[in-house]
Amino acid sequence: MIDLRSDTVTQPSQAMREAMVQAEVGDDVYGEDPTVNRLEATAAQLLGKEAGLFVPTGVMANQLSIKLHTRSGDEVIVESSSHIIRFEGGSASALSQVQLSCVPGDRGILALNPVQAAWRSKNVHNPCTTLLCLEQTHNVGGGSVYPLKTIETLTSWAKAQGVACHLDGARLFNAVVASGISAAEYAQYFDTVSFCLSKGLGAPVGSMIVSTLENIEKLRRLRKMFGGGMRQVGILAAAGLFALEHNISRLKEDHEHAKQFALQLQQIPTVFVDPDRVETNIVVFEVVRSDRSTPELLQAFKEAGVLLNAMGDRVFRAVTHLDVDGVDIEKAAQNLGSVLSA
Ligand code: TLP
Repeated sequence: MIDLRSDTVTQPSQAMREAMVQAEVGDDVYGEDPTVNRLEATAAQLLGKEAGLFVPTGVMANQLSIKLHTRSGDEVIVESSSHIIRFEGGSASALSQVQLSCVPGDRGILALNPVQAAWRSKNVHNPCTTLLCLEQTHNVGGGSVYPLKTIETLTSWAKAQGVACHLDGARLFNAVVASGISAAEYAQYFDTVSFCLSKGLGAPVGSMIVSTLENIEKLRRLRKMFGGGMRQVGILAAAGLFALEHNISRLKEDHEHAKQFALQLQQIPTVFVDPDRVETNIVVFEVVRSDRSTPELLQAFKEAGVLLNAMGDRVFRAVTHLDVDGVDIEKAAQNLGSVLSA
């Protein structure tokens, strides 16, 4: 089975598992896990921030950040197809009692004018807009990379209105590798930045938040409140450190595989895909002129040995990662071609 559902499906390598076995551990709620402390310091340094916090998931990283920057009743500007609105179980409203103002972007990338229009002026009728969240790379946008200039424009405008800025950088390092712009250059525009260790970087679990020391202390307290205070978790932090040390530059291969996959899919007459839009490790494509439904197509792909996720009506997402190579990609595209020509 060639699993292209997500880059979350990767298995920890043997070398990563060995690093986990060797990890020195302590009780992290007491701040005594040396491996977690090392991971938090490494993440902060890599992103040019004062401090870091290890959290179990990307959702928790986003939700703690939303909690930090808002008060109940506030409004948060997000892109209409962002992970925060689409895939986090309604947690922003449930856990922080905020409402989300959804602004459509171009493949997930927001422009300044509609964001300005979504901002609420200070008036007793209006909710207070206190946070702007961007996503790098944009998942539903097809792994699109936020241009640095756009980030600068959006965040400098937001800051001038007193609006805090959070980056859901679940796949920030894919953007770093694709653009050649460092993580710190991207991070400098945001009050908080999260990124995932458990996607393309290949760790089995874990995400990071980086920010000022003051914010991280508040987030540490919130993490405890949300039930994310972990104990001898250096065993997992060791996988994260290994991922940061070994698995960043190889993301380039995933990007090449995604491009290769899109180019092969383009040869299938009933597939619409634009390989020029494949910037990182995500390929979004549409099956046109098919009388099979989305679930029927997913099942047929599965029977042909390829696992994908659906993003909409006959719109599918394939994500490349460190457990698939060029041969797998070629085979996956051929198998999809056979299914669609049958
Ligand atoms: N994304 C998952 C699914 O939840 C859709 C995937 O397979 O792509 N931000 C972004 C941009 C994400 O893509 C994800 C996971 C998260 C946050 C949440 O990370 P986890 O799954 O660790 O909570």
